[in-house]
Amino acid sequence: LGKERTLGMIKPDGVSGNYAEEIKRIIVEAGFSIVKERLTQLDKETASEFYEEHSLRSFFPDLVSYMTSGPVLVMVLEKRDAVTDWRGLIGPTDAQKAKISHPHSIRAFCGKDSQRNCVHGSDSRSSAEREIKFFFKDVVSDDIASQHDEL
Ligand code: YYY
Ligand code: MG
Repeated sequence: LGKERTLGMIKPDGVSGNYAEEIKRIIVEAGFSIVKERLTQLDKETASEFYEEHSLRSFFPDLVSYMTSGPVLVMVLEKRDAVTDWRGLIGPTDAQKAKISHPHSIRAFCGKDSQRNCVHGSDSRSSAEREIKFFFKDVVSDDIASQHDEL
């Protein structure tokens, strides 16, 4: 009752740095259910569409190459106030700033800077709806090991 869903993602640096298990432990500890999860490799087109709101920003080309540099783990997270609470748990965009202002946040824990910040979270309920559909509408052919676990 009163539960909400948001999209969480462990970005390429988080997956390749072997942070996924610890991040999932933090997520569950904070009271979220991991409703769905899928490991996938984004291609240029998919990463560009996911971040299309930033397509005119100077950092966009670097962002797309970072996001396609290795697999990402996308997750549907559920709890009351999931959108706000997940944004709070991940901390500010710039991981360097997070280490100072939000030392217990996930980005402080495993992020590097304002680009390689380890995790993503939807910024509003409408973004969450769009982003969950974006990754979980149907099974796509590039799934690694066909992972789309229902936990
Ligand atoms: O929602 P959030 O991820 O915290 O930040 P956004 O401002 O939406 O930017 C999305 C994404 O773009 C960010 O996670 C890293 C990248 N980025 C960047 O590479 N350099 C910046 N100066 C700002 C954002
Ligand atoms: Mg954002």
